Amino acid sequence: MAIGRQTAAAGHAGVLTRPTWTTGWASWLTTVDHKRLGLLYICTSFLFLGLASVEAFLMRLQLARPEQSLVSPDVFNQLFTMHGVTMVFLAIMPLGIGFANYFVPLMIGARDLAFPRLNAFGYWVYALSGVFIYTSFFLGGAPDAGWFAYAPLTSLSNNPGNGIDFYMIGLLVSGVGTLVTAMNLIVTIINMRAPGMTFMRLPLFVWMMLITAFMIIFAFPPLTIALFQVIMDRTFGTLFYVPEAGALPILWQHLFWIFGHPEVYIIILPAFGVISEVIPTFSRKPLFGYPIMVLSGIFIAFMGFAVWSHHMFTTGLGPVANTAFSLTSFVIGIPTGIKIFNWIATMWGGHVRFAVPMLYATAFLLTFTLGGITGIMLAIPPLDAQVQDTYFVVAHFHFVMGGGALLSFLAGFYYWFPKMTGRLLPEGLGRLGFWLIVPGFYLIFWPQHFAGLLGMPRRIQTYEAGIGLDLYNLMSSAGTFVMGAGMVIVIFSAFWALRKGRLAGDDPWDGRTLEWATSSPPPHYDFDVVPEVNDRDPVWLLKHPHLVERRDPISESVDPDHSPPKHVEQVSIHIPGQSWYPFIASFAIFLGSYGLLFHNLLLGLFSVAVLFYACYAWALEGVGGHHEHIELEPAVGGPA
Ligand code: HEM
Ligand SMILES: [Cu+2]
Repeated sequence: MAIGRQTAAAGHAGVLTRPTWTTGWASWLTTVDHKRLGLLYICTSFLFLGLASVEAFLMRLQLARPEQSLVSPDVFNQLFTMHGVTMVFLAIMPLGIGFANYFVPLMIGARDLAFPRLNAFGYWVYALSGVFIYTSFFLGGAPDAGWFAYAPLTSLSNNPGNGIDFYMIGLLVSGVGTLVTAMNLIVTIINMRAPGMTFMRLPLFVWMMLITAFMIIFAFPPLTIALFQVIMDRTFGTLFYVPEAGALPILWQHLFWIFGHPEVYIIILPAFGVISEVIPTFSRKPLFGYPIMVLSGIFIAFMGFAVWSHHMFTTGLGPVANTAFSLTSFVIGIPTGIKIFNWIATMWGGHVRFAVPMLYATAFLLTFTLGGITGIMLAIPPLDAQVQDTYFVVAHFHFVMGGGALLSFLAGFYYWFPKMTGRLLPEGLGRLGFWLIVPGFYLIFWPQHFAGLLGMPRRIQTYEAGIGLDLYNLMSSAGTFVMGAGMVIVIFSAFWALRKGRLAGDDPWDGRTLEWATSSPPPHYDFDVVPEVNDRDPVWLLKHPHLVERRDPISESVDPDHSPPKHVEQVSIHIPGQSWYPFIASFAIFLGSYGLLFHNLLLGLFSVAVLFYACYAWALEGVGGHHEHIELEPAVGGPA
């Protein structure tokens, strides 16, 4: 019957048929496969990670010695702004989304995300908004008001260049991509789980992505409103943030941080998810306290929306508000601490194998905990008043975002690379990279705590010699060479492994979750037969029933509402066709962004027309695709 639908839909006026290329650049432009899109996300975020690292490197070069002038103050402002924006919006957050794209369907036993074309649209909107923001360097200067772009630094009279417009429009557009991807993940996780994959059997990474997706949906709208207001101010002369007209610019800080604090959890929860997959696998023990891990994730998400004013202790909110937000910030430390205890308890008494993913996971535990401790310190208003806007804060958020999220994603990269490519990353180079990246990281950011306590302000282009800052800054800058060398080794070894790496086989780490039950790389339909799930660690249940025996009753109960697996010899899988329209629609938005920025009505109208056409054709292009028939080997027995 599916076949009847596809032919019926073909042939609408002006609608391209759905392409079916499997190789070549056009196959990537039109792909709707969650694995290909996952790879695109991961590669694109690594590209942006590279750009942000170059910016960081330039800043550290400038700060290596006192009173240097390698980059001017104006360029320095652009560098830290672009570095922060890139790391947060274009590198680290999309890296988590990229892993989710690739692995959420595999981990829940689905064949794709719920809306494959929407997924492609989300990716292209993200990638093109990144390109858009970066073209600012050539079109009148990059944004320079910091990654949180406080009003009134962004008003037309204070900042007449194009940079702020690039920031506002770029983030507005990129937020659209993030939102649709979040909705897609939610629908997929709720509706497309394999039989027996109950909520309390979902791998923790999937749980954390579900929670993250909900956070995105609630966190992005306040940012969107704030961005929209500034765009209106700058384009049409409204007065939302113009103090001369009586506006209160503090509104921006509230709206930004109501988004911004949840945003740091949007970055870190996927990282928690990765760690919760890596640690049990390499400790050969089920995750300790699974239900508590889920609940603490949910609790963090709720509390994440109740702490935003801890970024505003020094703005004069008064003692009542400061006390309230200080207390909520302490409270959020509790579920986070619970998670750290549970990871340690998972390792406790396990047969821990320190392969590279596990090395990164361990470094994550230490580094994230240290960053959490300085976070609690900063949640004390009088202490915050002392170190607000100093390098102490820079050290703190790099410990949680660089040492937390980045190290965790490196663990995920080493863990899942063999699944994505079929080849193992070389272990020796992996260890070398690790021993450069982690000590390099500490060399960069540990001394910044002291520089900050001595009073070195953040976002300064240089500092006086002989006031006690020289050594700390030199150490910091030297660290970038060490850590940078490690990152280069990681990237290099990935390229090397693509061609020459040892073949990984389906299950190199003795994995627990469903992605290890299919081939590496997985076929485009993910699984021959949709698997039946009877445990939280379904693949372990088949291989090592003794490892999952000591389970709580939820996992052991049999689902009453479906019959035992049928004996099948042949399956027929519908493979959706590719589509041009996600790319065309996002390209129209990309062009339209320039139209808005340069007040070019013609370009604007043209883009809107193309966008409308793309939506029309998207709706009418039909199901497309084809059916694939797979002969199965005679049924394999259950666990011996
Ligand atoms: C690992 C190598 C990294 C280095 C060497 C580095 C270096 C720097 C430097 C020098 C600054 C400017 C500090 C200032 O003048 O105030 C900065 C700011 C910042 N970094 Fe990083 N960074 C790194 C990684 C990251 C990561 C992984 C993230 C986030 C996910 C990140 C997010 C930020 C943010 C948000 C800012 C603030 C920008 C602003 O002040 O508006 N950085 N970083
Ligand atoms: Cu916060």
